[in-house]
Amino acid sequence: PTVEYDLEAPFEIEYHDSIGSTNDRARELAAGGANDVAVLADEQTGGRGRLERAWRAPSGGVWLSVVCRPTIPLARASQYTLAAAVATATAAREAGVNAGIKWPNDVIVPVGDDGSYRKLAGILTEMEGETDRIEWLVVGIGVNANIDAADLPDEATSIAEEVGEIDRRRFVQRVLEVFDTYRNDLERVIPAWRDLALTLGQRVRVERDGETLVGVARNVTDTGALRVELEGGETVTITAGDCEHLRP
Ligand code: BTX
Repeated sequence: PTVEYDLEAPFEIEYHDSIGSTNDRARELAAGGANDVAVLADEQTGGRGRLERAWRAPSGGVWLSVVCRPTIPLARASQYTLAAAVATATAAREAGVNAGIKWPNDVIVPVGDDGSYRKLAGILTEMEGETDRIEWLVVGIGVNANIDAADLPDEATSIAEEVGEIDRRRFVQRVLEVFDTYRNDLERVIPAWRDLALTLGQRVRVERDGETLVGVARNVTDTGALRVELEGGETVTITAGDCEHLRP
């Protein structure tokens, strides 16, 4: 292995130099009954984003997927995703990166003060189970760590680009520790998320039922939905999807 991942983390780690997607491997482990296991890779050849999008994952990144089996209803699962965003942004800030969260769970670095940003990390949560009780969750965390910006999409940045190369072992350790703290104390996730959020107060563009809406992001509900005050004054709740930050 390129890096030694013998961590004191609350998750057992399966390490790969190269793999298709850590989420795919984690799903396999989850289907086989695994719990509190994390799959970590230096490189992914078939990294996945949300909504069938591709995720570029060259060597030097932190490509991490965590398997959990919490006894929670489906509606609470988004709190695990938000907890992963909080953990990633926290670890990045501790590494000296000026990172924050764009709703729902992109970790970004602002460029200037007009709402522009570059994407540092993304989260992809997948799950199986019933509405009233999920069976397993795979929380996939992709962080552009020790990667040259030239090897990433234009709108992306990396930790190396922002502050120089980091010790990925320590970084992963922190992400897993902070994630573990919040998943054991779900009440604290939304307040922590709000503290790191760069979306609140921003002019945003969101989609709802295929309709594009523009307004100002005002708050996040207890289940992680975004409250947007539209230009006409009406406030709408967006439960899923994307949001674009617009110039004020
Ligand atoms: P997303 O759908 O929000 O973002 C995907 C979009 O982000 C792409 O369409 C592209 O524009 C842009 N993008 C692609 N690669 C990168 C990158 N390296 N950095 C910044 N922007 C990029 C976000 O999806 C969720 C990504 C989760 C990735 C992790 S890695 C570990 C795990 N395994 C796996 O296959 N996926 C997850």
